Amino acid sequence: MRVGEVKRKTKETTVEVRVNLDGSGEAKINTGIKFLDHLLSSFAKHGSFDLRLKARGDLEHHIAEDSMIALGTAINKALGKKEGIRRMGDAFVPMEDALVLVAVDLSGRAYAEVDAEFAKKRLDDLSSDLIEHLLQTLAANARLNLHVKVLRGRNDHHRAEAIFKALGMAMSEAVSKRPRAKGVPSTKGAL
Ligand SMILES: [Mn+2]
Repeated sequence: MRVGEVKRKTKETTVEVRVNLDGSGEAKINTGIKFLDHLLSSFAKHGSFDLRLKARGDLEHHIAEDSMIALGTAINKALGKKEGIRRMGDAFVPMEDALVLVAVDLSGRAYAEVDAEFAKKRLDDLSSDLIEHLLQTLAANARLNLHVKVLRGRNDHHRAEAIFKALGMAMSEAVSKRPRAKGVPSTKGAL
């Protein structure tokens, strides 16, 4: 089992996270931000990751951001040396009117391109401008290359949720084992 655990405490927040990349999609998320819990549960479900995350803190922005710092760090820990994995993964995920493309490369080089805009300022109890920031933060801390493109969609909830479903699907593919591969999937010999 590839498991990563992080406990992170600052003056602003306390976050505990445990991720099992070889899980079955069981999520127990409690950040105090219901829409973020919903998005992270979707990510875990469609990635078949077991994810436990508990966060407390002062401000919505801090709690959401620090949750993603801890989650990204835990994913990076769980990946270890990345031997025998596919490394890249992608997914097109529809959710009614919304259609989203996510592609990832577990390259060890943090880089994110996120093309996602929202009509409303709030997605229930989460500020919509945080979505791009949270994806950037995840990529930086999991040290992955992430591309997110919302291709269409009128409903903000669907657009946001489809992103996290697609992220789960793409990550699930990227972390999966490649039967014929030997060692680390890089001509450099390390990632
Ligand atoms: Mn929903």
